Amino acid sequence: MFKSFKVLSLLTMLVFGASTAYGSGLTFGDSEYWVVSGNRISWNDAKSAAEAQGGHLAAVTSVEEQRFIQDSLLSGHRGEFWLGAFQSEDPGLSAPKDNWNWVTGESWDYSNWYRTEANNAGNRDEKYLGIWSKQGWHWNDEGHLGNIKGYVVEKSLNNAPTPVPAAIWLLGAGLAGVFGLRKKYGRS
Ligand SMILES: [Ca+2]
Ligand SMILES: [Ca+2]
Repeated sequence: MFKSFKVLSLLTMLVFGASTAYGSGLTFGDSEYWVVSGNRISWNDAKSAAEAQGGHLAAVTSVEEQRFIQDSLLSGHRGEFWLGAFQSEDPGLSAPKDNWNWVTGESWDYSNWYRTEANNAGNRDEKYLGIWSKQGWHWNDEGHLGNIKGYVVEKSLNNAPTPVPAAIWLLGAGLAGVFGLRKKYGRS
């Protein structure tokens, strides 16, 4: 009975979690965007939070999208905000602009680095992408949290949100795994 209660709670959490209203964002093209405040939040925590809200950290793949984000979405904000890009491998000071990827898998054709970025400042491991008011909303490779004020979420309006079906599928796989294991070990 306790197990059923736990499963029910998890399902309830998924359903209500998914319907949390974050829909006060702005629309550009076929996506909706919003800014979430988070003083010194890590890139990984921001990424998870954006996905929990039904979107992903924003992938800025054109000059038009960049202008929308800096002139409309981030208008009135100050500080540095995470975008959805990371460096899969950081060659260090020799090539700080190499090996960048969008979390969406979109190709890395457009970039908007500040004139001195990406720079692995102070030879730090700067492998996540920030957009920073101090640099005129150009991009910065960032590796510490001192300037981070939050993150930018993008959510496609075309596709049905995937987190819920994915979560339920995972839940199903998890339960199947648990029962499978029990069966396996129950026999030995
Ligand atoms: Ca985008
Ligand atoms: Ca940098």
